[in-house]
Amino acid sequence: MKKPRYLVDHLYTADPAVHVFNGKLYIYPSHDIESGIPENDNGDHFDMRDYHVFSMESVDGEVTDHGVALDVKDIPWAGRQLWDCDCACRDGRYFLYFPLKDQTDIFRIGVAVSEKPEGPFIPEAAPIPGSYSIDPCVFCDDDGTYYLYFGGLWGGQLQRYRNNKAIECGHEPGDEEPALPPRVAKLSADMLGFAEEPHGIILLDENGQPLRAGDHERRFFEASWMHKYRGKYYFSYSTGNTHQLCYAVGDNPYGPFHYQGVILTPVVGWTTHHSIVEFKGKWYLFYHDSVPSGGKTWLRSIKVVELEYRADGTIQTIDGQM
Ligand code: FUB
Repeated sequence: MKKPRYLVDHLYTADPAVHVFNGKLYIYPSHDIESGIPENDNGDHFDMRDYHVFSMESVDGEVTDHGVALDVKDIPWAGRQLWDCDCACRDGRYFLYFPLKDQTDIFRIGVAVSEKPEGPFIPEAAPIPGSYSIDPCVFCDDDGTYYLYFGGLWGGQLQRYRNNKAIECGHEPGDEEPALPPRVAKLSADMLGFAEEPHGIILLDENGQPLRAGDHERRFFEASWMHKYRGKYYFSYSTGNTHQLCYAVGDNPYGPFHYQGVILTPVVGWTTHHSIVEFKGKWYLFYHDSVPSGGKTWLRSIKVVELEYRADGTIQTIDGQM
């Protein structure tokens, strides 16, 4: 396996969502900054304020920084913390989905629109109605239907919701109960809202039982990604406090998905986050670690490495310390 490559050295960047638009790779990362806020389980130290978009014509080639694509000061409903975003193209327009706390410190998902993949993106006046939590990932199926996956525990606030409604006191289920599910909703034709109520995604273990909340090595925490390989749907995610990137496979975009294993073992840093994309006949894992900042968990750097499938469709585990 070839060594991973760091992609950006003039900014700290994390949570890379990558897509091929117009024959090029476009990277939509978070832009990490030194906020001076002490580290805590709520993630207050991740106080990011804008997004830059990057592009590459080849995985080994030059990386172009297209500058600021969206700034928190231009988002009418903004409170704080621009976390992991993603982008989709429909009918020649580009839609950037981003999580941001509103003025009451509740994470919602916003959308901003551009005529170009690199932006600048113009934000809608309000967040997507019915949206909550973090880490939007947009997936276009072969039939042209777009789906938004989202959710994240702890600082990502997913434990504050049941059945798409906020509950009085946020909490995780007991260890033996089914884990809190990530969510998915079809997007409306104008790409600015949900076309349906979000559904919970069930991740099943080897016995066909939902992964339990106490199964921290395998249960969903945050960082959803969806890709399709040989007709199967691969849902991948971070296990958060056990720092793995895992995946589960299903037959349709809603699941259920059967747990398969680890894509990436823990990296240097606390968070782990990724995207998987095919480009010029090869598959790649884009991810981040905190090696260049000397291990500061809130100052991360994006990387890429080739991803390999076995003949049976399983993914070869990558060493996060590589
Ligand atoms: O970058 C802030 C948060 O850290 C993301 O939204 C999570 O997925 C984690 O990577």
